[in-house]
Amino acid sequence: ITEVRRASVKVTQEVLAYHITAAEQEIQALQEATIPSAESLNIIDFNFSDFGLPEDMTTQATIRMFLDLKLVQEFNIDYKSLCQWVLTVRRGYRNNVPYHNWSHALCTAQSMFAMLMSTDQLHNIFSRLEILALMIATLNHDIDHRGVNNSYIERTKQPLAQLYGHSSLENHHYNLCLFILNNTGSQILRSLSSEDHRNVLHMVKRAILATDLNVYMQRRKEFFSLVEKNRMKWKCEKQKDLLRSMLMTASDLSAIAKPWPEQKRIANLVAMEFFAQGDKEREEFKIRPIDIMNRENSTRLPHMQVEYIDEICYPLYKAVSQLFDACSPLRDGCVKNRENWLHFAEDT
Ligand code: 5BB
Ligand code: ZN
Repeated sequence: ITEVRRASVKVTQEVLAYHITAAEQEIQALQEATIPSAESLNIIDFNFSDFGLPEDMTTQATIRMFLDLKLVQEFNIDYKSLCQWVLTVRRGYRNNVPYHNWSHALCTAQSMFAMLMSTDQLHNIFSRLEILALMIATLNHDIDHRGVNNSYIERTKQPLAQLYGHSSLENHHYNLCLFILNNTGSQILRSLSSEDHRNVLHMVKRAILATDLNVYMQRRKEFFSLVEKNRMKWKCEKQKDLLRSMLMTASDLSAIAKPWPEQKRIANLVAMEFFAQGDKEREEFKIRPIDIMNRENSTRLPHMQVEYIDEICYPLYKAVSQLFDACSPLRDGCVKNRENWLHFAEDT
């Protein structure tokens, strides 16, 4: 295992060095750009979409979130390092992956930002360090995703699967995130005390690992029961960790709450990615892919989205909205999309 680990670390560093060296001109351009306001970028809105947003505006929007959350000032983040960090994270995503690409990362971060900006409640619950950790985690949570799920990676017995044993992808996302934070030129946490630094990394790791859907399904029971019984205690670190995890998933899945045309567009990207994995499975393992990845089932997409909303998304947005009324647009958007998908599910 140590040999595999060493090999993987080496590959990671090589990939990273390549990603970083190419960025110098871009860094300067971003550093010198006038960053548009949150209002003009529409990033305070739960209905935000990055569709048609020019690529350089996506990194500017990210910088705007850090500025408006006062993270740059508070943690004395070197502005050039922040620019290089954002550009490096963006380059860490693969643009040949239909859904799990930079656009998804940006939208996940934006949803977290919109939740944080929607209510004072969250600022009273979380420390500044926790908010910093959540923003770093959302931006990095799917970095270097290959468009296939853990089950696929674990069955192909790639080094990536042997390395971690479980949540292979999410461990890889965190590992890359850590590499970028440690890399010369993008060390945005450099001004933190060693204790704060350790603390942020610990929270970032837990937040990224929480985006494994299996982990969410395990942990949500406790969250729902605490919310139901009105027993959340924000002084309890364990409960705050649980809330951070749930907010990570709420941000991660927020496409389901977007206006209908956007939800339809994203669902098609997800389907494209699932079907591509199904095709590979048919070819490589000579197996019949599971239903959601089987192209032959593409007419069942509306049915699948209704199930997905009922079983995975709605319960979460309902609980989050129960705690934070300002987040109810997410729950309401989810309900509207259920009606839309149901309409098509009945048609076929
Ligand atoms: C989700 C859990 N999975 C293990 C089995 C299938 N289900 S599902 O039945 O709720 C389902 C979800 C079925 C089809 C789906 O999409 C068809 C296009 C979805 C779905 N998932 N739809 C979406 O719009 C989105 Br967004 C998602 C989330 C996809 C990312 C999940 C990453 C998990 C990696 C293991
Ligand atoms: Zn994600």
